[in-house]
Amino acid sequence: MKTFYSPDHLRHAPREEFTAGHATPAVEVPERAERVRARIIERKLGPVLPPRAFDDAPLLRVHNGAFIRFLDRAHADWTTRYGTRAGDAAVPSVWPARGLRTMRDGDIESRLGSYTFDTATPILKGTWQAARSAANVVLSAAEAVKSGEASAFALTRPPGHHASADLYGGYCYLNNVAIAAQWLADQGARPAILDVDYHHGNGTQAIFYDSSEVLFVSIHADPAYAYPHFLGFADERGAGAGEGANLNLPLARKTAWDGYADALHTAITRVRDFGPDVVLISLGLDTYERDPICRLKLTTGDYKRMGTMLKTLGKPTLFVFEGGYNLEALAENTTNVLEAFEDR
Ligand code: SP5
Ligand code: ZN
Repeated sequence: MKTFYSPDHLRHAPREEFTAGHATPAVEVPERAERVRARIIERKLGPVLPPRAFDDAPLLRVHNGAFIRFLDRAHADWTTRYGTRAGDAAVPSVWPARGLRTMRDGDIESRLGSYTFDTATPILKGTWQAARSAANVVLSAAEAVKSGEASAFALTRPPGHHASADLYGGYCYLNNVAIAAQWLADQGARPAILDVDYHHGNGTQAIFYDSSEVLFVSIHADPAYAYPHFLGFADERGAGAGEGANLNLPLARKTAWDGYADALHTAITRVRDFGPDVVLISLGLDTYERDPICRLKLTTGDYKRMGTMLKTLGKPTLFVFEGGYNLEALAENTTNVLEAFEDR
């Protein structure tokens, strides 16, 4: 299996995030992708290739143009406003909640508050370059699958599935998997997205909610107790033409492989019924039993079982890297899915 990777992700290196009322050390760090890349080479999964540069058109099929211009300029505007006394990370402190007015072209505080939904997703000096390169990575991997590869792995960082058309958050800025799925649909394909990250892919769901062209299925910790808290419930089934093309399978706390496998079986059945000709997997490894921020109970061996089950779909498959924060186990868990899928 070919892996696509860009060292530009190193430019996005958060040191801390603001969650649970205080600053905690960041978990979405460069070492994540570096460890996975090293393990792919060690286990000889296949070549690790640089992306080619795509223009902005495929991004604009998914994201709002003003949102993209905002992301590109946000850190410079923050620095102009605050100099260095606010530190290197642009993070808002106020939001246009109910009754307040969204201000997409106001000053940097109003734009930050209007374009993000949490405090855990800092914009640093190199964030835009990293996120923009991740889009090239996922599009290059999509192109490989489109050209006949049975599978490819987009080692994207920062991750993407929490970002919607005009909202970033959950460590995500551009929605990598959605950009690839829309690009494939625009080439005439019929894509299905299966999101196995611990967290609901609220951004991906929102982007395709009205669409019957792209199926979205997600297995995740129940938002009744888990981030992103405000989307990902079982009664969200799509709208308009997209009615029925969205399936959420929320899991109870501490679900282990048996319960997980039931949900994965349901998800695979729904994907098969949709009749896709390409499958995109939002591959988060934060379902792991010793993930530092999550509460499911999959073991390192279970990721092989996951890869084996995904293979039964028998479709060209694009794996897109999302979350997973246990640095000791992340690379092994990731390559277990990919190797089992390849039946090695
Ligand atoms: C891509 C992805 O996996 N994004 C996840 C974003 C989750 N962000 C907030 C999680 C808050 C968890 N709070 C745990 C407190 C630990 N001290
Ligand atoms: Zn996650």
